[in-house]
Amino acid sequence: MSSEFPLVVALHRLADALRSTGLQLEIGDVAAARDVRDELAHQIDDYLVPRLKRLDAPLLVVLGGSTGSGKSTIANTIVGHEVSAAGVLRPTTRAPVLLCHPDDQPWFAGGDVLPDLPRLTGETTEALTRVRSGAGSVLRVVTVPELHPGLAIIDAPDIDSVEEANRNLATQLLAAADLWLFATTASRYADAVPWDFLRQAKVRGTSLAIVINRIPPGAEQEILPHFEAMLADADLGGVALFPIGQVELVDGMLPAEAIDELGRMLVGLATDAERRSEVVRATLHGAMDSIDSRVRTVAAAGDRQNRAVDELRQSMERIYRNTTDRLSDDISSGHLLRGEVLDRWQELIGTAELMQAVQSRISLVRDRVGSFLRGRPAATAEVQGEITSTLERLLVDYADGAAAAVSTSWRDLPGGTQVLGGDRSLDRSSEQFRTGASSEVRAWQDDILGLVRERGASKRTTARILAFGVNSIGVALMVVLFAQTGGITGGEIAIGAGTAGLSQTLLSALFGEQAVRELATEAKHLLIDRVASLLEIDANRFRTKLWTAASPPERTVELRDALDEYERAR
Ligand SMILES: Nc1nc2c(ncn2[C@@H]2O[C@H](COP(=O)(O)OP(=O)(O)O)[C@@H](O)[C@H]2O)c(=O)[nH]1
Ligand SMILES: [Mg+2]
Repeated sequence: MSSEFPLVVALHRLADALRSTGLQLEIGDVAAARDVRDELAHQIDDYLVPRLKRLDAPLLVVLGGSTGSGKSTIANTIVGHEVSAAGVLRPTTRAPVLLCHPDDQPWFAGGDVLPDLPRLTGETTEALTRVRSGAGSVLRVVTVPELHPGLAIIDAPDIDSVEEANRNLATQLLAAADLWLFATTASRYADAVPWDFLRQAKVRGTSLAIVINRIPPGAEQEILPHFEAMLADADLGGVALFPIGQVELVDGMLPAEAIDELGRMLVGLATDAERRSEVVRATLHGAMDSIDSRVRTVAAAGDRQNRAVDELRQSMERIYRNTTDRLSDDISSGHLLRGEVLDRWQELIGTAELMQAVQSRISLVRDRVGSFLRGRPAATAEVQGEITSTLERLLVDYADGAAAAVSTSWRDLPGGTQVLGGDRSLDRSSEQFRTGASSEVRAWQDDILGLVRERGASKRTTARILAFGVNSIGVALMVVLFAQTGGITGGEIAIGAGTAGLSQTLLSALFGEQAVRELATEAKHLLIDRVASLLEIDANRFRTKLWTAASPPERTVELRDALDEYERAR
């Protein structure tokens, strides 16, 4: 059948969608979901696709079970001689052996079944070199003329191996089997790990046969009923069970009669096409039926990842948005007008002489105040400097607060600690923000002087502005803006007398009240814009962390669409 076969196309799409589901954040039972994802993606490639392409392909029996349960001994006994040179490379390592009749060699040596496992048909030392060099697992395909055509056996690694790679490989191989031949022993059959696998075989409808090995002489009457009761409890009551007694091994093999019954079962399968296809179909349909809930498990885990990322992002965006808002309020709250230097500015422009001038006649104000201020340029520069540093401190305080708030909030949210990755530099503002704050405040002060010049020109008040000095007017404007929410506007000048009130009076004398309000508002917007883009630098540090730790977003829609396409193709 061609690869255009819609079911195969749908399965490929599903495997791709599974593989691109990252599940990077350690939230909830993500480890289990990752296992489901990996195992299903493998099973699609290793088993479902090749099996669907060739339903009459030889039956693959995978011999699985715990360490020392006798898998290799049984495989050797079935074949009739030791298939792997003892002590050189035992099949419990990452070079499992596939035994098949020479007629079936082309099918198994080709890349259809278990396509990601390189084949090795040469010497064991080659396999050893490859595995030891860290190149990963290989599948040794060994032809055995004694076997019947139509049936192959893999001696799988231990399901309870101490090495994770071995355990994963055992799982991968079992998921590629048409029939599990599961080995356990009289002393180990109650262990937890085998039962996890057996229950899975049951859930998936995988064809299964069990060998219970090394039964001490006379213990059969006691052990078998107990084991059978356990199987019945696991809803595995009808499973074919092959007891093997504890006997002396000869050349690493059991006496032929010990596996008589098992051998007959295997030969029966190899020679009877109908029975073989029953076994194949049971496992195939079981695996295909299990796809829906397995994909949904992965998709649900993907949704949880996306939700966690959204929550982290939203918390961060909210904190930075609030910071900008609060800062904006604080700037015009009058808070910045505290400080000795500003008091002196007040004293400077608030002398009785000036106040009188301001209150009597505008022209007088222009002349007197102008000459007054021009005569004290150092005072203006000092006030400007004080404003600069107070404002800078304020910005850094807010940025520090925002960074600390995001870090704290993230540590409390699922996945947040992992995303932060122990980076304590995120607990405060960035270096870039702190240097940026000082240059942005200076740049903003230049903005203000530009505004003053521009408005002055349009109002044809250039001469007056020059008379006062642009810098003094700029300072006065900043002072007014810092008190904007203090009620010191328009007709309230008299009530709001003080630094801001005086500054406002001066500016109103020059530009008119309405223009002063507009100037202050515009100056504030310019400042907030600069601060907002500065805060973006810090917010971006968190966005980068999120992107690095959990990206791209899980495409669970694609996963579910691929599942739908698969269901339709079925
Ligand atoms: N005496 C005896 N030893 C056995 C029997 N089955 C396995 N063994 C021994 O148990 C150990 C583990 O067996 P092996 O086939 O390598 O188990 P595997 O890890 O499942 O492949 C080996 O030393 C075997 O010689 C048996 O029925 N009788
Ligand atoms: Mg072994």
